[in-house]
Parts: sequence; C-alpha cells; structure tokens
Amino acid sequence: MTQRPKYPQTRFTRACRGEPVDQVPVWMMRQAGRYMPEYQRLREQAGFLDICRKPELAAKATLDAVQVLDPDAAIVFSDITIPADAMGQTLTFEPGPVLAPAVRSMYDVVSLKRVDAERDMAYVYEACRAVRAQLDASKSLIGFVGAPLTVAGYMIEGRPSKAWRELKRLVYGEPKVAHALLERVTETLTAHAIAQVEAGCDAVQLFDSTAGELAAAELQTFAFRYAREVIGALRHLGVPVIYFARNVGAHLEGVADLGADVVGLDWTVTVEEARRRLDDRVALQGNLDPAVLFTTPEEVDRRVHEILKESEGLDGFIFNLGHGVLPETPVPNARQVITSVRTHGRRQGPR
Ligand code: 1CP
Repeated sequence: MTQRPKYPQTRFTRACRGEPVDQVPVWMMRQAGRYMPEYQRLREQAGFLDICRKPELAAKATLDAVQVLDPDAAIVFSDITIPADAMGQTLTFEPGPVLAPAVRSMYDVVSLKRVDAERDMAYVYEACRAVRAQLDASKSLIGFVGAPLTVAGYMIEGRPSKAWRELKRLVYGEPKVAHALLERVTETLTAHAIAQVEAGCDAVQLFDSTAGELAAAELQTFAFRYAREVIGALRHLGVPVIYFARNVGAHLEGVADLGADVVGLDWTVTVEEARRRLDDRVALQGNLDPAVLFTTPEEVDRRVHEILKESEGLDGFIFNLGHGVLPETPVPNARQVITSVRTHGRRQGPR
C-alpha cells in the first residue's frame, strides 16, 4: 500500500504520477548555479562549500533561481559529493569536487565512517526546511542524491574524470571492493534522501551522471542494482522519485524498470522514441540540449515547441534540459525555456 503523501499535490508532482495537468511543468537541472549573477554575488562572499553548509545561504541560492526563472520546482542547493564528506573523505572544490584520500582498496572501504545522516548532514535538512518555509505552495521542492555508482565514482577517482579509469579498474578488476563500497554508499544515500523528504522535499531525484560509462553487463550489476535499492527504500515515503542518467538510451527499458516514477532523458534519445519503447508506462522528464541555450531566444522557443509536440497526449511529462544548465548560459535564454513551455505546453487537465 502506498502511503498518502504529506504534501499538497502540485502541477509538478501530478505530472510525476502521470495525472492530468493544466500546463506541462518545467524546471532545469542546475538552475541555481554559476550562470546566474545572483549566484556569482553569493560566491563573492562565500566559498561553494560554505554556501552548502550555511542553510540561509543555501536557501537563498535555491530561492534566487526560483525568483529569476519562476519554474514549477525548486531544487535543494547542495552537491552529490556531500555524503562522501560525511563518510570521512575530505571534500574541497577546485572548482570541481576533490575527495581525499581516494578509495582504492578494501582497507579504504572499511575505514569509511558510518554516517548518521541527521547528525552529519543536518545543514542540508535545515536548508530544506528554510526553503520550504518560503516557497510558494504551488511549487515543489526536489531533494537529490547522486546514484550510488556515480557517487562511488567520485570517491574512487578523487575528482571528476573523463575516462573513469580507477572506477573501472575496481569494477572490472576488483569487483568485491567495488561492491563493498557501493553497499556502504547505498546505505548513506538512502538515509540522506529520506531525511530530505522528512525536511520538506516533495520529490527526490537520483543523478546517475556516470552510469552510461559502464559496459552493458556492469551497468546492470554495479549501477542499476544499487539505484533500484535506493528507489525501493523511498517508496514508503509516498513522494515521486526521478532517475536521471546520461548516455543510457540503449538501455531505456532497464531504466524504466528501476521503480522510479519518472525517467529523466538526455538529448541523445527523442521523447517520441522513449514513449514508443516504454509504452507510456513511466513519466518522462527532459530533454533539451543545454547548449541550445547559447543560440537565440527564437531557436530556444522553436526547439522547446518541438519537444512539447512529441510529448502531446502524455500526462506524465515534465520539461527539463537533457543535462544541467552550463556556466555562462545567457539568463534571458534560460528564462525563454520557461516562457516557451508556458506558451506551448497548455494541457486539458485541472489547475
Ligand atoms: O561555485 C562553484 O564553483 C561551484 C559550482 C557547483 C554548483 C553550483 C558545483 C560544483 N555543484 C553545484 C551545485 C549542484 N550540483 C546542484 C544544486 C544546484 C542546482 O541544481 O540548481 C546539483 C543538483 C548538483 C549535482 C551534481 N554535482 C552532479 C550531478 C549532475 C550533473 O551535472 O551531472 C555532479 C556530477 C556534481 C559534481 C560537481 N559539482 C561541482 C562540479 C564542478 C562538479 C563536476 C561535474 C560538473 O562540472 O558538472
């Protein structure tokens, strides 16, 4: 039995559940970030981690983006690597996340700390409560975690990587160590996601940005298996769960079977193809290439309209980019995305 949700339904949560809406809801991954002058001003006063750790600053970053863009959902201001810091690695940003010492052996895995989420990441949940207190009731607040494979990838590499060589060396060469780490990470991320919901988030997104790097068999056993575990542990909360991965178009059916309410699409598959292959059995979110925001408002409008046409007749559709807003994106073009969805995304459902 699914528990009744604690929060009032919004246009965003209705679409996540595949229920009719008056308008296609829209938000953008990384909507609070480096492209926004308000965020740049915040960064002149404080480092990225200071913003994450000071709930009033984190809440301001989230709410500034809501004010500038007027999306249907806000996202907690934090980072997918924060739980690795709670597990005992030292986290710095230069400007990507750097985690030391990198996890490379079974000894490193067993040396990680057992996390008490409410104690060790209390500042994240305080930020959730601060945002919820100020956010209009018609808008949702999305909590997030990296999916286990993606967070483990950063913990193993120690920094962002192009080839993910150390991650793959463990997955292919020392699978016992990789599984031991993934089990510990899964436990921490599950607790972190639950605590964000308890602090006022009415949806959770898993970011599996690195999953698509693995070979097909390992994608199942090292990425999907643990993502499914986190998603399953969130079911009783009664809030929708979104799973977003990149470059997994070849495995869409497997993605749709993870138990999430919503599948996030990057721009390498069309919404039309995803609907056909998944038979409209899950809600979809996506999938404008964020680089389109470096063209003109007219081109942005045209491409938003194209994606909305592909989604016609699917109640469970949430407009988003196919990945995060890129640094230096012109703010007027980011606003244009929202305006275009409101113009071309009217639907027949109740307000
Ligand atoms: O001020 C700065 O220089 C820091 C820039 C920054 C910001 C604003 C980083 C460093 N992280 C964030 C916030 C963040 N990260 C959010 C909340 C803000 C929002 O969405 O509006 C979220 C959801 C993330 C998620 C995240 N962090 C992912 C998953 C999504 C993705 O882009 O694939 C990943 C992989 C990270 C790691 C990360 N954090 C920061 C950097 C530079 C990176 C490396 C990857 C990258 O550059 O995208």
